[in-house]
Amino acid sequence: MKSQEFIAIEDRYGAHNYKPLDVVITKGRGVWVQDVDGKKYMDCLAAYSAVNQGHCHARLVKVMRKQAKRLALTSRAFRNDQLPLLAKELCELTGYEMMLPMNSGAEAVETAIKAARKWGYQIKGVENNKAEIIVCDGNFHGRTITIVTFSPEQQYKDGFGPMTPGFKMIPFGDADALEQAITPNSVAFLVEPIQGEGGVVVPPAGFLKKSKEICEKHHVLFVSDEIQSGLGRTGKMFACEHENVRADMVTIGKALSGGMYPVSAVLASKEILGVFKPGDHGSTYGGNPLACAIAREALQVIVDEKLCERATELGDYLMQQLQKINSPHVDFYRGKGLWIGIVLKQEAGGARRFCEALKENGLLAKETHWNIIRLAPPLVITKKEIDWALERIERVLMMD
Ligand code: IF1
Repeated sequence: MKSQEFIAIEDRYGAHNYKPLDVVITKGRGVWVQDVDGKKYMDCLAAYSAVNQGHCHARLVKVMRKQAKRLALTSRAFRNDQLPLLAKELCELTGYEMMLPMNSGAEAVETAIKAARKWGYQIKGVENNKAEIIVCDGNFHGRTITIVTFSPEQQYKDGFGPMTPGFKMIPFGDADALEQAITPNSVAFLVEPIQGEGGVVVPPAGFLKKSKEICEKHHVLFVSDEIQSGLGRTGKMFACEHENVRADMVTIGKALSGGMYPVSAVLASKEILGVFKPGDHGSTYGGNPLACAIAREALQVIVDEKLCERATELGDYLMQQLQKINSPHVDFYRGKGLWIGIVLKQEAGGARRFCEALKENGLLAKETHWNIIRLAPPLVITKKEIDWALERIERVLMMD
């Protein structure tokens, strides 16, 4: 079947909650993918950083096959022999005391919200049902009803009410606003250290550090959503490390499985995750042995292949080379590590047409908002492959 046939079938039978670029991908390896018509592309989105390790990483495929043949799911009614090892390895790698496994990113964020609220009532002493969580304008944390409650994007919540109470929004990057928003009922500040959907927005230097200090002063949990920014993308295991900030609680997902399977987790201290008692929270698939075996290997690949170091080195190189392109359409570039937003001028006519043109040139990238091209290739990309990409990017940025 040709691309157009697949597209027609999907449009007929699949709900229209997306408007993807019309490329029907059938296989992938490393930074490269191929469509059903046999055309090859470089993937510069990496499934929103879920495939930091590259498509179908040989070690991940091997572990997945091995574990799938052995045991895939027990539910948490019974124990399995992979979850303890993932929990230990993840905590040792990140320095947190405890982890709680889930599947999707949104579930990890929901879990963090539940933990923060219960911590607020049990440890901080907030009056029942009064807990407040502070979030940032421009945020993206997922699609559940509670999470879209505090989305700044009207479309994400329109028609899905009633919403969940207990959230307050401050401008991203404004630590003074955070301090002003805090009340005795505040239990947590939930923040992406670099905003993804927001357009790869790096906050002003010192914002995370200052926010953390304010949180400490007021006994408010600093919760970092590292689902997209974490696990190497920005050049560190956690983007908060750029400001030497250790979050009280962290959510991770996406690259935790290298794209093989939905795996997410919440990391925190015993004091925080200890609020969960048997029956308080759970998930049928969360912590299943297949997920855990894959996640263990996916983490080990990040370490063994020095993906953090690569993101820093190659990200700096990519940024330097991009700055040299003298495009009439570009306002400025921003980002950290291998995560770059090309912010176009208002007159450029939006980023979508540039992403379509990049696709025609064999490079897949996805716009965010209407005027930002986002580049986030798998972290296994080589310098030579970056040069290949730069040639196409320059060509497209120089078009009329
Ligand atoms: C979609 C964006 C990226 C996330 C952070 C939690 C989640 C996400 C920081 C939820 C998910 C996604 C989901 C994807 C598009 C995407 C995205 F543009 F919408 F913001 F990556 F940039 N926290 N991000 O970025 O994780 O439940 O999806 O596993 O199509 O909605 P999830």
